[in-house]
Amino acid sequence: MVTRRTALKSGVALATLAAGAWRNTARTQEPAGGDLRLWYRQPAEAWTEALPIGNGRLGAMIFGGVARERLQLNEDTLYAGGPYDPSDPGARIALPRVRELIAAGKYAEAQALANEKMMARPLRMPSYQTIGDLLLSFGASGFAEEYRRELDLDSAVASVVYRHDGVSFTREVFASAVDQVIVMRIRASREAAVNLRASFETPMPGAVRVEGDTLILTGSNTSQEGLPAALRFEARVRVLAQGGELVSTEDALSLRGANSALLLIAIATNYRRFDDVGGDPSRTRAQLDAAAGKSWDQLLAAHTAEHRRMFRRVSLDLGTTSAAQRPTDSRIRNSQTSEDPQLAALYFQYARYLLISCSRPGTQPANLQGLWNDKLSAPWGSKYTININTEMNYWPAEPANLADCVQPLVALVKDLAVTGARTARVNYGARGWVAHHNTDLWRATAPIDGARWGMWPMGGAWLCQHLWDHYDYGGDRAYLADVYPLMRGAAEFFLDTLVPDPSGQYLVTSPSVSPENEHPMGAAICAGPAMDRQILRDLFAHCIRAAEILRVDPEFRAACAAAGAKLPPDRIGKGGQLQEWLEDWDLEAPEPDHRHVSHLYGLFPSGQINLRQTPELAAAARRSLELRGDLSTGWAIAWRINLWARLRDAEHTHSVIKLLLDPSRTYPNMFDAHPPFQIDGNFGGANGILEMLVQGVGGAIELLPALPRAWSTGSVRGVRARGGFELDVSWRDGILDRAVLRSAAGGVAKVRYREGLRQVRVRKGASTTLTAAQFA
Ligand code: FUC
Repeated sequence: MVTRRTALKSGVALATLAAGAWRNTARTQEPAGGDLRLWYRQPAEAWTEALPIGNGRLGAMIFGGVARERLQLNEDTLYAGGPYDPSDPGARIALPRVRELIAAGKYAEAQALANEKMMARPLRMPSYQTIGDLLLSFGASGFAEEYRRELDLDSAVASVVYRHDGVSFTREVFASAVDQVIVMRIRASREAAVNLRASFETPMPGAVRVEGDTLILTGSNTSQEGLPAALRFEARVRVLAQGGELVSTEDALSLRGANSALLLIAIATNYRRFDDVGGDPSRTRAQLDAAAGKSWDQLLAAHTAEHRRMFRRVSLDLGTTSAAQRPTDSRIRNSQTSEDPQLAALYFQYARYLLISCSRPGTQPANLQGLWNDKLSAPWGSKYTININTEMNYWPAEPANLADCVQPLVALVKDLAVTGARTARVNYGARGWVAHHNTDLWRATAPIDGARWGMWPMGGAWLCQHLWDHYDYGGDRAYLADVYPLMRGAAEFFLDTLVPDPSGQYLVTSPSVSPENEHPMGAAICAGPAMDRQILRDLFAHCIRAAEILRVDPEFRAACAAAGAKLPPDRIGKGGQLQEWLEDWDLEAPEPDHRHVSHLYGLFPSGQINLRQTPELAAAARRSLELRGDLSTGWAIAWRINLWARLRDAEHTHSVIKLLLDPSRTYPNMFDAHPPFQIDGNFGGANGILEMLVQGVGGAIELLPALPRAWSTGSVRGVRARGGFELDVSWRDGILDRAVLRSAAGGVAKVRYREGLRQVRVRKGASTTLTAAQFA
């Protein structure tokens, strides 16, 4: 074994280290607006106890052990496989027969034929993969005193402090979007007390080497579903220290007797785009060189400033009880028996922290686990499930003032419009583009897994709602012009593929499914389920509106209007419920408590169905919700919170929030349990909390529509509303105290509070204040 030793003189800065790097700084300043920390009295054992950090692209789960630290690492472009095209001309040949069988009521036969002929090749998508772990062994026993592990949402820094053998140790770590590195600092209260051995452990094919002060893991992704492995990655860790001695072996770096240590971690793959893997993972070297030229203070200051630029736009106060004094895991354990309104506020802000950490301009969008995955084959591949999950990830983005985080989703849709045009042409002989119920890093768009899940052509159309919302909240006309062709392409696919229903009166999708729910005719495949019609009503309406604003495409507008008018209306079934399918099948469906509530899309996230304009349909949606029941898994509960909030049933909505915070659905690190972990519930739940305080439905901003008794006094600052408004709302003893509306561009808002409706003019760059008395 080759061993090299480098003495690191105390007080002499390393060549790569800027002067001042080791100045001890005071702790990150106190967060604004309540205690925004997750904290624990013990290290993480399970992955769902570890704390996530991320810069949108690089992610790490921090375990905080005393004898050993584990940083489980991710880079958001490391998926299995390589570029591929799953479309299949056989699908188009079978299409007319599948439609005929559906029209003839032979659903099981239709589904069998679709399974045989219409599915993607390969049938499944490759998974998102971990880089592996960076392990730091401290050569100490695991026993510590005064141990505390925390994640400060306001500074986006995770830290561990403890005393060991009379020495106080502090570890702080963050993932910098500014410098594209993960940075960790380790300090001790006594000189020469920092010892560590850094090594890698990975389930991926890879090799470790040492170059000077840098530990390097190079590796590749794996082949899955018959797709050859096309990605290479490189992870570099540079160990910089004040004092002590750096000892390197072939596959590890050891630091002995240092006063403090700074670790810089850079990771990259050769992924460039869904059809281009020509990147160079060794750019990590330059990233480390650049970061090593800055001090800890500089790196930290740039990181916190960038994080706070987004994070501090919104504050939420739902009241505090003594329960908030306890460690986070204990609060979750007690969430069913103690009143802890601040836990809901923390859940909301944690979701905002997570979105900032896993979806930033230029990165991949938030996948099923956001950015954080420790497996080679993750649950559901940790990819993009677009029949609810990816959309739910972005529900809070616009209203919770994180519109910048939507950019990766817009970029994904741009890719899908390319790959989905191929699937539209090859599988359906249609114009435009289509995406089914999942996509991945390679932007595959054909139906996967099996017809009962995958044979659903609406994924791309649903994503287009987010394109429109981004305009509707922000009002940026140039952006609208940029994304309008994507919306038009999504609509063109349906102009070409909608077919007459058996009555000949209406146009319907066929084949399709009501996401993942089987109907009583022995299959899931069907024609014209409620969700498809509701999504299409929104898509056509938004296309028409966008084309009007941009003054383009009159013929296309007319075609959208004509097709939209022929979509079957929502129907109320014999149980008083909103029909999930064209036929009144709901009461006989084999899984009455199914987790998906797809037919309620019209109530939320869409506002087509609402209490004021369509009260009968809203009552039917309520009946459907009651029939489904509230008990479900993470994201399905989160959807129900938003739906109950739209029905303005405050106490009931609050009871469903309690279900979400139950330890069976919220892990100790506050990750949502599906189970296992799936991040959509975090985002959907956060949006539900906001929906209780501010809603935008039917062209009006509604204040405190579902305020529960448990949150009787509080405030929210910085919420965004459609039409370019931002508002602060405060309330006392269950009654509106005041609402302040701002508008960068100026505008007229309709604002509702209880039964009162006010038309309010907000001057450009100015604000307008409203009180409860003005709504009397
Ligand atoms: C859909 C859901 C599952 C899971 C998966 C990722 O298939 O029905 O519950 O959330 O997506």
